[in-house]
Amino acid sequence: LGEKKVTVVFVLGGPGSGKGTQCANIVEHFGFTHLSAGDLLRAEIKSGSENGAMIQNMIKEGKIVPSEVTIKLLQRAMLESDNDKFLIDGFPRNEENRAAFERVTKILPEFVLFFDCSEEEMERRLLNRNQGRDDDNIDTIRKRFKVFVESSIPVVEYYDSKGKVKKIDAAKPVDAVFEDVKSIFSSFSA
Ligand code: UP5
Ligand code: MG
Repeated sequence: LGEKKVTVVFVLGGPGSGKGTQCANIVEHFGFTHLSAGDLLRAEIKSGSENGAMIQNMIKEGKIVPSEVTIKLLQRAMLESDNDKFLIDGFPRNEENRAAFERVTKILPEFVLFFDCSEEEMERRLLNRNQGRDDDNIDTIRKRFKVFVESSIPVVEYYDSKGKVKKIDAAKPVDAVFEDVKSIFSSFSA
């Protein structure tokens, strides 16, 4: 990113834990720009990029797209933005994502917001979402849960060992979760 100095908060949590929902609230109240890695990848499929078919297959299988692809999209979005405060939602998803992002961008997150929710509740939310996502079917949902536990939880544990994780009970109703999110961001910007 060269000269541009940025503040980054990673927003992590299982599939359907409410990352996107809460990021929209944070944007409104705290002036961050929301970058959902999944949304950027889905936009890349739609744009007809040469990587589109590969990305589509990985998402359908709940697999993690190679870091270089995702990091390029995130970097481009940060460069194109006038803002200097970003919520990076749904990334990094594995240790390799995390290390590559640090190496390539030299950015370390201010903190990591972690939305903790049971699989039972997340499954219910995803099956009710009805936004036509290719990966919101029970087969893919189970694969996403498995990848989350095996690959993404270790990233949360890594940041926890650095004292950077702010864990939120994401099983509560949207407004109650946002109350907890607000208290974290209020003390951060103060
Ligand atoms: N909802 C939200 N909060 C609620 C609450 N408190 N109570 C009741 N309902 C609540 O919410 C999901 C649904 O639940 C919505 O209907 C919402 O209204 C309701 P949402 O806010 O969308 O949850 P979110 O955590 O964002 O769920 P999402 O499905 O987006 O999470 P994933 O992590 O699975 O999806 P993502 O888009 O990040 O990634 C998709 C795929 O892309 C991955 O599986 C992977 O294949 C690929 N990917 C990569 O390879 N690399 C990346 O870096 C990122 C993605
Ligand atoms: Mg999302």
